[in-house]
Amino acid sequence: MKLHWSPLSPYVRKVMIVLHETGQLGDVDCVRSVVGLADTPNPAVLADNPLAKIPTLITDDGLNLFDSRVICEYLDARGNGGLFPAEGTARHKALRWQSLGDGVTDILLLWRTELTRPTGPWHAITDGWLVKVRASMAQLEAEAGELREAQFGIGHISIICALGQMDFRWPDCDWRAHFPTLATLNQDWLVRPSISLTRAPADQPQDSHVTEGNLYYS
Ligand SMILES: N[C@@H](CCC(=O)N[C@@H](CS)C(=O)NCC(=O)O)C(=O)O
Repeated sequence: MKLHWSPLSPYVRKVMIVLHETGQLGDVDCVRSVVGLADTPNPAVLADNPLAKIPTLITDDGLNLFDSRVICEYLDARGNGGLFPAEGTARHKALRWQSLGDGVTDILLLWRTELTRPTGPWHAITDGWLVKVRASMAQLEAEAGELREAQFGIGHISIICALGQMDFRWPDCDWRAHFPTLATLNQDWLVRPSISLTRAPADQPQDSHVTEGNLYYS
């Protein structure tokens, strides 16, 4: 299989965690694919995905799969991983947590793009994002106990990737002081090699950190 990949993409990280967890890392050729919302669509990615987004997976049967939700579910089934509960309440809870984690990641990525807009960010939008991210974090803090009890799966993976993106781009926001139960849980998840080995490289240039107009909690 071929995966359009980047070490910095939180959605690609979801796929990499699933590959680790299901023992399929050796089955995938990771191709470094650079994309950006404000950049010309990458022709190599566009050839495999008309939306020109990563992750995009080409299966051994030549099927081009996107987005991360579809790819993760495909790989989980292929590797008998059990990361997607088959049915019932457990499945809906896992998919709901995936939606919440991915939703926070969606906002964080769009926010960063908004901050690079030459005319400055549209504050009517960023003000709303601040409310939504804070409300999502409060929801996760309230559900941290339930998350700890639930079987590790796609919901946890999506939340971990959202928190990782927050740490990577907003390293000074100090979310741990405001959401301590979630912070402990996030720390405990690091014992899994799939989580610790897929973190975004810490040695990024300083300008990759958002230092203004951001989501400081205090
Ligand atoms: N919902 C998609 C989002 C994928 C996505 O937006 N990926 C970013 C990279 S982190 C991307 O490809 N951005 C380029 C673009 O949107 O043109 C998923 O879960 O895979």
